[in-house]
Amino acid sequence: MAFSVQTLLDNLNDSGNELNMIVLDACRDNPFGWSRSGSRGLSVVGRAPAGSIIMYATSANSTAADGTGRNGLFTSQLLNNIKNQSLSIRDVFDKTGEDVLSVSGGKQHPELSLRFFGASSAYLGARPAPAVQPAPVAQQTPAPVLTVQPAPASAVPSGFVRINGGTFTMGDSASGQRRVSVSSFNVSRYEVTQKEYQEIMGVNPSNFKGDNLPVERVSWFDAVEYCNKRSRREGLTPAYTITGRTPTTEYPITFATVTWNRNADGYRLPTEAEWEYSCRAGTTTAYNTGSSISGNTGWYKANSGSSTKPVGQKPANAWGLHDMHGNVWEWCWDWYEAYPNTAQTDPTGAVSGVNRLMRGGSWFHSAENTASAARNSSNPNGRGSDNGFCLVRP
Ligand SMILES: [Ca+2]
Repeated sequence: MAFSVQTLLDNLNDSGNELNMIVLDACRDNPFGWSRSGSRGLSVVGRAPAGSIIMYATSANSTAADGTGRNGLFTSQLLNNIKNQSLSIRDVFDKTGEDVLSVSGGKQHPELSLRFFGASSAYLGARPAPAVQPAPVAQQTPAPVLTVQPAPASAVPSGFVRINGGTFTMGDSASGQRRVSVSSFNVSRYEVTQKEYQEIMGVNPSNFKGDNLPVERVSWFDAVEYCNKRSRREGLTPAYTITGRTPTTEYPITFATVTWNRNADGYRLPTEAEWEYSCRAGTTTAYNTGSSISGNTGWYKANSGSSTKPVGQKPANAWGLHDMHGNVWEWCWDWYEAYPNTAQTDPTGAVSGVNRLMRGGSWFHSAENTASAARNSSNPNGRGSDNGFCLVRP
């Protein structure tokens, strides 16, 4: 039986539903070849109404695999993911696309047309209950129940510390100093751990293994991708747009153009200025514990035993942040460049460059390299066992 998808959409549009989801599991290599002479197969629906999600099992001009069971490959994967109530609607479709692409050996590329902008924070059925407010179970309602749970904009995310904006003297006598003002932001209390990284990325590249050790051997591209994936997982707007990437679909990314959407509410790396402001926590000395290093200041070459340490073992700085001195270097957003001499507000570094900044020193480096103003940089594709990152949320 054939019918017009557009007619269906128009009817749904008139019905006033909050969300219409349509899944088209069909080949798109011209099922109407006898009557059409133009492009092959089902075309993209032209008038998808606001509040609709349309997923095509395969991209234009290609066929959909039949699979081995009762359902085609696409439908099988979709049904698997729909059962997972921890996935948002957006995640269900994203994961189905990734699964179909993977199982088909890269031959079948599903496409997603999204005109419902709450899909990352909406769930089919009841989401697993949050601690204090169980979600209602809607077994008798035939239509999918939307559970939209946006976080209050003013809330400090779990595991983060609110940093109030201010002005400080950035740098030291070696690198030059200038007055820098930064706006308020939230920063993670610890370096990103291997457990946190594994949960989002599905891999753990670290040399020293342990759930509560900082993740290391992560490139700058890995860190950026982690930020975006975690943002999508939690219904936030990803901070970064990644284009021109190599390889085109697989991981890890070895080259890409990355732009930062400063209005996004998702996870991101600190700027170099935000990192130093956070590390100093109001201090003006070489270390946030004073003018010389002490055993309680951080993990560096002389006290680390030649490995990373679980995050948070050394005392926090005055603003509640751990491991700002040592353990692993922390990637920052900025391209490396010599400092300008003039005062700046919310600087973001050079427009382009070769290396990205790292801050804070590591288990492998001397005490001086862990100082509040010490700088290091690496190619964004570089990865070392002394090299991790922390997170910022607006
Ligand atoms: Ca560190």
